[in-house]
Amino acid sequence: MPKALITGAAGGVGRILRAGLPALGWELRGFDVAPGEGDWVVGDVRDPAALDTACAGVDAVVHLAARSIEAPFPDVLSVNMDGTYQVFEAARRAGVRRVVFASSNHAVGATPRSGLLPVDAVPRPDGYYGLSKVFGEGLCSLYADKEGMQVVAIRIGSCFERPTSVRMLATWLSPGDANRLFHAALTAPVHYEVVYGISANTRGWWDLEPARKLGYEPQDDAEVFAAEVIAEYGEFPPDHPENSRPGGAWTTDPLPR
Ligand code: 15L
Repeated sequence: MPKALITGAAGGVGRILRAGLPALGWELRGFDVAPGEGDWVVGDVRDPAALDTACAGVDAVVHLAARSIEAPFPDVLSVNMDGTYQVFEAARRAGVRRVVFASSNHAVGATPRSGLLPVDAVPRPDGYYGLSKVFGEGLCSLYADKEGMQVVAIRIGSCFERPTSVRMLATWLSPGDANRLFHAALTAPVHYEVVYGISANTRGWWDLEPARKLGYEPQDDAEVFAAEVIAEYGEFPPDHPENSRPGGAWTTDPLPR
């Protein structure tokens, strides 16, 4: 059984993958500042020694650990940017060839909607958090090209049990589809790929073809929640950021300082 290290294993997406990847054939090791059960290393992504312990003997790294919401620049610089660099360096030292990076829609969150959003959209972060994901994608391509790693950056939409806003009717990535997508990213023959991570949402407008080419077959659709979500929040006009930019309300929030 191949073994994958999950950084940020105690977080929301980490919990979802820990629940689903074993059934898809993965043995897992968790890495987090918080303690966890089973094969687990407690540590910080900015600590090379802890990462060396965590990377020993694994076949792949799924790098989720991050400040997962908008934050002042020094925070994302430290945890997200330096932390991601440290993870790639530790993977390189350990001879781990496959890294799957949890990028985010917020790397291109401020892109105005015009047809299907392609994966080669130029970087257009909607905040410092999104900027750190642009940087992370840069590390992905760099370590693929210079270190011969096989790397997939998944621009995750909204990975939660269920959609909790009108925007998420387009951006939702269900737990089941998250596991299918990460499994595809862990196993497909790749050099470096960027894909969007959403379910087969009726309202989705981000190109899922690159993910499908990796073998991802989404099975869920946020539309089953549409009636209850719209009853709670109402609809937004098409030119509202919730509908017109990947990052939704993040695009209008002031930069935090
Ligand atoms: C993300 O990248 C965040 O980590 C998460 O908290 C959600 O806000 C998600 O994007 C989203 O855009 O819904």
